[in-house]
Amino acid sequence: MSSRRDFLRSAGIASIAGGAVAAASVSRVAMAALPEPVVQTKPNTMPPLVPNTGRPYNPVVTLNGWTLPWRMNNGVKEFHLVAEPVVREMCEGFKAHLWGYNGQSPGPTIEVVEGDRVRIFVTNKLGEVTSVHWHGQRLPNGMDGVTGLNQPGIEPGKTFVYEFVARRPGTFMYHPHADEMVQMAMGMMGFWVTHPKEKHPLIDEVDRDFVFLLNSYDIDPGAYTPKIMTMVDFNLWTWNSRVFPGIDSLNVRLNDKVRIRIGNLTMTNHPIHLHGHEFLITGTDGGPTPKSARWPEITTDVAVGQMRQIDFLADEPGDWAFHCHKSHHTMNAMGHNVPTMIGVDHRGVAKKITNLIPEYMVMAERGMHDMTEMEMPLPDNTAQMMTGTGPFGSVGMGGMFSMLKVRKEQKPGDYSDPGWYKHPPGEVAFEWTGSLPDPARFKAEGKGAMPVERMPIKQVEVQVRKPTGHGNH
Ligand SMILES: [Cu+2]
Repeated sequence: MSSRRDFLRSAGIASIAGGAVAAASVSRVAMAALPEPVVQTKPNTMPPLVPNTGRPYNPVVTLNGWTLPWRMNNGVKEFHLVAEPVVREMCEGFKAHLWGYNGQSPGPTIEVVEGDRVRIFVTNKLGEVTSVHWHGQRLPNGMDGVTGLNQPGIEPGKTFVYEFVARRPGTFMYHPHADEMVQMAMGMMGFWVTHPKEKHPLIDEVDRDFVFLLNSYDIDPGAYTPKIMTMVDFNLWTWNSRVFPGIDSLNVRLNDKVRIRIGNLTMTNHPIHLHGHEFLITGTDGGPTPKSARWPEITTDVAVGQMRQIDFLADEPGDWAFHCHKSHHTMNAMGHNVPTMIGVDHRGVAKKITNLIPEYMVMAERGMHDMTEMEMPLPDNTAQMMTGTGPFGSVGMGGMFSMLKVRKEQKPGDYSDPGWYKHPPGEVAFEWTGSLPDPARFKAEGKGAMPVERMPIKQVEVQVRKPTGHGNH
């Protein structure tokens, strides 16, 4: 994680590579009246942006992201978003050419306080029209951002101004409402948090408040640009346009009250699952959830276009997996469209093919975990299918996977990675080295409770191949 100084240093750099499609058409004089756009080029999780003007609040931390600084102008909070092409590192060794805001996809998080008057300048440096829809906000109809319906599209090179009062506290998102299929598939989206202006009966104060967006991309191995026509069959399932092991862990202090806010701008639902703890869903897009409607969960399904806010007490030390429970979503490109070879004895076939193609490799006869450890040549600029090395070897994950790291020693306000958990003696699963008894037949095995009269059926004998003897994965 970079220091706050790095963050401030990055402020004020106007544009990054590939950005300036039509920048020249915004005149310098016109730009001088605007807050200067702040750009962030690193994919690291930035420390919370503690407010130094306006009403105070406990700021959020954006996973692999950052919060957009503002300036106060006669009591109005002014922000400047620049829609532009960006290069986003999704994990080490894999960069994607996306569209985003202020140097990154997703764009920076916008944080305000209930009752704030907010003015947002949006400059379009893309090659086509765009607009910004403030998903979930109460606002005047003409500020809602639907191109053609509420406003004309923002032409390339033009800057539009949105202004409204952040009327209700909660968790929101922003994204284009112009050529959405293309612009959202290219990564244009961001998070918005409105903090309550005073103690709120349904919004508890927390020690850590994390936010991130679920997004997805279809980028062929070796390619850089998402395929924008893909409807559901994406191959990169991302949190804030990052894939595991490129997603930072959520580092907290033992007994911290933790909040995580998750927004879904993919084209499918994601059951988000936390290990070791139970949480309450304390808020949705509609606002804080009434206390009588909360119940404990360990998985919550976040549907398309939805937001879920979960609260819990981090009272179990350790490194706890935190991931989407759709197992195809914890894999990167190349984990898809591969024939199932489990149990297929293709040793003979493989030998024949190896004579013709020496590099031919037998894939996944015993399962696919082996592939996490094999040194398979990949095209340049490709995320490993499933990878990440933990203290006990390969984690064998990709995509929407991270960890909640709970530590007694973590200082308040410290979000840095404490490294791997050191397990107390006797608290790690271990190998049984004694003898194994033969399996006994289930005692009640016999006639079913509801026998059915049938024509005699020819029994097919099925052989079960047990892979003992050649590996124990
Ligand atoms: Cu998922």
